Amino acid sequence: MTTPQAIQVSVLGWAPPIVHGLVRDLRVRWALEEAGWPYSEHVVNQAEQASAKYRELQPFGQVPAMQCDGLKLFESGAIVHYISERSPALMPDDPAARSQVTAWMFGALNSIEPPIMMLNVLDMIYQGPKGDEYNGLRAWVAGWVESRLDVLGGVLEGKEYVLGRFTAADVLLTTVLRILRDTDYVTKRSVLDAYQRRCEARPAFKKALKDHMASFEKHAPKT
Ligand SMILES: N[C@@H](CCC(=O)N[C@@H](CS)C(=O)NCC(=O)O)C(=O)O
Repeated sequence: MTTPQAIQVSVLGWAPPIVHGLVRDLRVRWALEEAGWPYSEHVVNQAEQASAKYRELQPFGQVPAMQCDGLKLFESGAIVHYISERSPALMPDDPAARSQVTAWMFGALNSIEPPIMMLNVLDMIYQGPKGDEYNGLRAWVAGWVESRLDVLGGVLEGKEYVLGRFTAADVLLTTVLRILRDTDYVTKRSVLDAYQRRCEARPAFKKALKDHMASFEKHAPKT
């Protein structure tokens, strides 16, 4: 299969520093680095995010989006899946093994990311009253996060990567776990902690993160 040409990844020109290293273009950059596909950045500002032209690319006005060979793709999971279907670095050849990768990609985004995002919203974004009702909800969501992480930790026991070898599923699982970086939910689970460190030690991840951070630095408003 030929490598898609002229790949452009849409990234935010500005985001609050608290989310640098988390914004979801990181997943796409990482997958592209693992695949060895060169790409350029399409930096979007708030006005462009709201424009009809950009909404044709990303209906919700968000990032990431990817364009290549006349194709327009949005949703980080769909983009990583597109890349992985065309790259042996991210997906094995065997059909049954490929289905397992896809299952874990959906698992990362549909079963693990939702409670983690809910906790993140409650801890970092919600600005309302934090009385008994909030505390009850937060405790319930935290329990949901813990149970998902316990299952993932069990699956990863004795393995380097979720399916043995590195795949696109690890790109999504690792970047989902990163959302918890300001908590001890991952670090207190030695299997998950080691897994995340192992994945983030990969040269492709380091390059992706470096470029992601450099882009924020380059486009930060000058004071
Ligand atoms: N489910 C989408 C979520 C995309 C998303 O939440 N993007 C955020 C950055 S991580 C964004 O663009 N935020 C800016 C905004 O909504 O204006 C995906 O995985 O691509």
